[in-house]
Amino acid sequence: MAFRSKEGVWLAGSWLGLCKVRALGTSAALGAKAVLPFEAIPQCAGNKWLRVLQIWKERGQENLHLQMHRAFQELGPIFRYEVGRTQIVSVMLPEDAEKLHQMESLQPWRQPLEPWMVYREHRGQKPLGVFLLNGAEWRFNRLRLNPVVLSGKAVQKFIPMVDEVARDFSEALKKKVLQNSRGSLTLDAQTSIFHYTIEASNFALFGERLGLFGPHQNAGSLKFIHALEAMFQSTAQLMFLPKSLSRWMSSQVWQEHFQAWDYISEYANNCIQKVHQELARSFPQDYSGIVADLIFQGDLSLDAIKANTIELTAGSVDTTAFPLVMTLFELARNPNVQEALRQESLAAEASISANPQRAPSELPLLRAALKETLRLYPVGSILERTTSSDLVLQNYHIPAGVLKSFQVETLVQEDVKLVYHFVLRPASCPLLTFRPVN
Ligand code: 1CA
Repeated sequence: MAFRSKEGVWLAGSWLGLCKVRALGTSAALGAKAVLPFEAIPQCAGNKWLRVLQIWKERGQENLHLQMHRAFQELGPIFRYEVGRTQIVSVMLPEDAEKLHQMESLQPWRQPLEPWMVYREHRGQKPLGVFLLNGAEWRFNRLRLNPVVLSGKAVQKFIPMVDEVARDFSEALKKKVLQNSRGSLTLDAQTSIFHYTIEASNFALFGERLGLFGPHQNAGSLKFIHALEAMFQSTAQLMFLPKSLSRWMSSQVWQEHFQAWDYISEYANNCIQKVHQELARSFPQDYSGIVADLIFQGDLSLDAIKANTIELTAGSVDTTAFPLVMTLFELARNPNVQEALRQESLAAEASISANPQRAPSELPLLRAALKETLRLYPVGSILERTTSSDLVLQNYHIPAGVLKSFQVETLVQEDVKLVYHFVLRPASCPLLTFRPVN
């Protein structure tokens, strides 16, 4: 967990805070440990502007997560560092995360992600969606998205759609396995899995099947995958560079960033437009996806629905595909766990076929396996907040500011290296072999 603030805010808060803390310290009972000032927090070695230069030279910071890990080992459970004008304090202990959560107001604040904001400003894309909003506007949008996107009731509505896509995906894979004369299929499963997550997301969001498991390569979806990849990679390159500097030093990267977002926005807007036009003609009797529900609900303007849907469309692909790739890899190198999961799903098969909504509650081991993947390979490496009032952490003063019917194998036994491209992703995808279970 990291939180950050612009230098100015930190210094002011820190200076004022210091006087208060000292006063408290002297009046406190003798036994209590005096709270140490912000400046006493262990700091990472290195110059803040050299760090910016390094990010620029190395085209991002692929090993950010490893550097963070090392810093925690060397400096302890709390440390601070600066990148350019941004001051960051990182904590890792559950007790500190809990403290931060407890002090959080109804409107938690995150640092706006500059490259994404700049794109939207330049293209006149207003309003923004929940990921980029803060304050009252964030809360307004979030409260209206919750019942349609996140609530248990909403999830129950779209689970049958995700279930249908999951079944089709495993059928398509089975067909490919059986077509092979050796009776098994070895592949770099990443692209297929991306097709699966795009198909599932598109069905749940827009109520439309794309048919990505068919025999034909789908140029649109491949372009969409590449646009996402380019967008995340350029985000990691630009997010810590001051815009004024990167405009000159990284104009090519800005261009790539804009092109990628242009494609992603156009892709999502086409999908929304179709739903909107169809709803204008006739209203469906049955549930037809998250976006139709948002339009039907009528609590958000069409532009606000668009902004949030672009985020959901872009945000539902890598965040689900990589954990699935890594789960399959871990199951492939832990065959005992794979067998236990298989037994669990065989036992629950009849019940879940009758009612797909039961899947989450009847597959506890599968849930645990997915959670373990997210622990080992977190797609998002940090949770970030800009704090709204002073607090004490580690005694330092912080001023305001599923698969069945085949088994998966792999010859690769070594750990898979992750690289930070704003999302954490495997540096290369291990080959997986799918083999029918006798
Ligand atoms: C935000 C909306 C969007 C795309 C994505 C996909 C990647 C996610 C994004 C979002 C939210 C922030 C995450 C990021 C991966 C790492 C990152 C979770 C869902 C962080 C940053 O259009 O954890 O702290």
